[in-house]
Amino acid sequence: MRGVTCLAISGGVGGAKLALGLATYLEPPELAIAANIGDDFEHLGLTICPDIDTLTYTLSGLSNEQTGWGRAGETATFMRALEGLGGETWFHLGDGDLALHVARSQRLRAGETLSGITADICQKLGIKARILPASDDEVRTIVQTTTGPLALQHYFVRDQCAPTVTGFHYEGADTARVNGEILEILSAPSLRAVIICPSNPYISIDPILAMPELKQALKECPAPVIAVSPIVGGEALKGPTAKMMQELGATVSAETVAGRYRDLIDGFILDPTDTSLEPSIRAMDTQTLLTPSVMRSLDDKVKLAQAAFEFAVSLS
Ligand code: FO1
Repeated sequence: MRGVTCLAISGGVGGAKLALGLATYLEPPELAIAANIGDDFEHLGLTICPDIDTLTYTLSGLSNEQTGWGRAGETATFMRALEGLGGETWFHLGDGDLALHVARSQRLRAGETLSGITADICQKLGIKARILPASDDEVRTIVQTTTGPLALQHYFVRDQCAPTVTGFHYEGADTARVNGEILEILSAPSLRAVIICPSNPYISIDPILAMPELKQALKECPAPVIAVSPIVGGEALKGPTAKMMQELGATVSAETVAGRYRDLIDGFILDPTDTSLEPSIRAMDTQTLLTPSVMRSLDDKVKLAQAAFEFAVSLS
């Protein structure tokens, strides 16, 4: 797209924090976000897109800061009434959030594309950055566990990340057509940085990288590609990343994450807690930057966004 200087690759909560920092630091039209769709699922007859919605609510200032997902100030009339009717209530849908799912599901059934609907919703919510679903085709993350395969939301919410993970399968990733706008951006002369956000590598980033055409476009991208570690000091900043790493037999460290991205990235951002990991990551022919990576305040998010963008640009 004309004028996009930064493409962020993001999943839900952790990535959305950096995306907000980037949208605040950059001029909004400069930022595009390739959003994970592997978490999407059909529920109660609705198509629900959690990572797209977390990015949408976060960038529009509507998000529930406590949970990181859904809307702030929600009422639960729908959920209570649904419970009274014996409906499934393990996946919490606030009344305002429900409107988004109903509107989107109706428009998808009418034949609109997910990217077209998402662009329209962003426009209606005053979001200037571009939230780009990785594909308008279906990609679904299946979590393989010792007790059998699970759809992502069943693993993550219904079963509260309890099952032991043995692997992942990204259903549809090998045939899904990459969102053309993302491919356009990756070859646009205006692009100066690609930033893989600190989201869960397995369930938020890999479903995007599992699309061969997108991975190839990243490898051929003339702009530097960097990643921000979602692991600080051997702990995940949010969610089941560390537990998954452990169960897969990998060391729970930022180095493991850098190793997973090594054939894609030019640089990797570590929190100063992990200074000792720098030499082994540089040995992967990856540049490193040490900078505070725990984002609590908006100021933290903007500072990390600025550091990440300037670090990436410095590698070109
Ligand atoms: N996460 C939960 O842990 N419990 C929920 O009830 C829940 C509901 C929910 C509704 C809409 C939405 O966009 C996200 C929601 N999430 C919930 C978070 C969601 O499961 C995760 O954000 C991702 O899918 C994993 O990154």
